[in-house]
Amino acid sequence: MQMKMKLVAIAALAMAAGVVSAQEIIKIGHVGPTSGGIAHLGKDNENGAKLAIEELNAKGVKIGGKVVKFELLAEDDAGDPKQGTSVAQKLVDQKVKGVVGHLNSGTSIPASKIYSDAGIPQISPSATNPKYTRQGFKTTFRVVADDVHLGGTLGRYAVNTLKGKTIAVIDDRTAYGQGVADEFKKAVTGAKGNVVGHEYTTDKATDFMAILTNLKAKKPDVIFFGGMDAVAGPMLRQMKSLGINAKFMGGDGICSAELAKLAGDAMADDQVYCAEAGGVEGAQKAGMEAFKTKFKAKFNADVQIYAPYVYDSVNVMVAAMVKADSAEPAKYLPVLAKTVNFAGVTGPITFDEKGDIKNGALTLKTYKGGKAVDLAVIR
Ligand code: ABU
Repeated sequence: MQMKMKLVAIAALAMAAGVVSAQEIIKIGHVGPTSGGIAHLGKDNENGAKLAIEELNAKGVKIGGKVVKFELLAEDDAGDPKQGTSVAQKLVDQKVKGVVGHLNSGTSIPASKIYSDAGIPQISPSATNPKYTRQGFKTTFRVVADDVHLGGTLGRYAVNTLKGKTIAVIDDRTAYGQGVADEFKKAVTGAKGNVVGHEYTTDKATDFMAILTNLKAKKPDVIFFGGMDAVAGPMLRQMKSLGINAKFMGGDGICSAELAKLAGDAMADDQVYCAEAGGVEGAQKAGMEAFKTKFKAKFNADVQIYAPYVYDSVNVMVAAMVKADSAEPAKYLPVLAKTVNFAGVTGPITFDEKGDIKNGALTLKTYKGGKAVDLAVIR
């Protein structure tokens, strides 16, 4: 014990004398809901960030002529806008050089003002409400497609491919759920489809019998849900108990591995359609599959939805630091904004003038035998 204390004292003296220098630590923040109903998605995101940071540290990244060490400061916002701004301020106070997150639109949007005021780059791997990147902030980036793309594509698909004649909508009144449901409705109407009803719930609700009974009377052949998998699963169970056999659609928020477990035997093959807000094709598929295998080996868990997008967000941020040869936000932010064709596991990343991914893709999926199956990648 005494020997250990002596060694620590010698190291401290050597550092103070400038004989050896302490390794520079670069703090990167990550925020997602690691508690609450969608904690499984928050943990999926956080693990994507952990994996990226561990690999970067193992590889040894040089910035300013020295190998630096990245430290992940992971925070839980519980999907709650107030907690989101509180942890955003905490990360700013802890002097993070960049933030990956938050997971939800309802937390990413208010937090983005805090990061913008502090000049800290923020990349969301999953918040799809268009407003997030339309506030005029230079610090705000997103590596997935937005709700205009998601809701629009799914709305046209409901009418043109699923041949829905009577389409009903439910949304959870969150920034994401409401936004994607409104875009879906616009697209249905634009494709000359018929929206027969719109009901509302919350992101914490568990009982949908009243709203489903209202919709049942309208005989919907398709029900679109704007919200997350934790609500969609029990909703599917209650649809089955009411004898509603409609197709069930949703955006990226329901498009998880967990949905099948949450719905249990209430989800028939080819009943559920959803769209992930990104996608890879051709030769890029191998990179995504390799990521999924690596992730499973490390965390003993399947990727839910966004882990690869988080992984890419960390890596594209660090690539900008390396190119700028600085982790100072003022120096690497302009480089990050000019990112062109960064080779991510989720495909190439180029940011447009708003910080959105250019030419973002969607992957349309259905579920068969309790597993999500890709139908098409749509741009
Ligand atoms: N994009 C779905 C889940 C996250 C969000 O936008 O709230």
